[in-house]
Amino acid sequence: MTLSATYDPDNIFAKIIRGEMACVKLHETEDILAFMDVFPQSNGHCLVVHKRARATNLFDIDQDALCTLAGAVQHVARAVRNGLKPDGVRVAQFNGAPAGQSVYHLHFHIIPAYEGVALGAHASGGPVGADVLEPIAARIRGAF
Ligand code: DGP
Repeated sequence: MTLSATYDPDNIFAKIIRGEMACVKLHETEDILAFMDVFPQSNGHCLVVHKRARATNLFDIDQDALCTLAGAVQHVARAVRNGLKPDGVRVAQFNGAPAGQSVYHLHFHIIPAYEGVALGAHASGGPVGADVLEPIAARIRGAF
């Protein structure tokens, strides 16, 4: 998928936003959804998307919506920090397949990092079930 690809309204995250696919939800507003990543690179890896901006990547979103999204990333990252007490937090965002993007609805990754624990590979491994993600999500939700 190139940087100039048009937005596909049937991408996985669009389906999650519309409630057509399940997710382990952390936070939702009129504009924003944050949910757990099912291919986590660490304990607490989550994603933040703008619900209404039909943006494939960083280049497609208008600045007002991007500001809203960036503020939400900080808000969720704070809850991850306070809820899980990691030693570091990586915030990542990929544009285009060669850069590592695999879902074509603009999103930010919040990936807690723990001393002595290597981060997993990006978007790999088996999907993790809601039974595993829910207790982690509860700790994050409790820290908003
Ligand atoms: P990226 O490669 O930056 O486009 O990241 C996409 C992320 O989305 C990747 O970490 C794996 C995750 N992911 C893929 N499919 C699903 C899904 O169906 N549900 C959830 N919650 N996460 C998904």
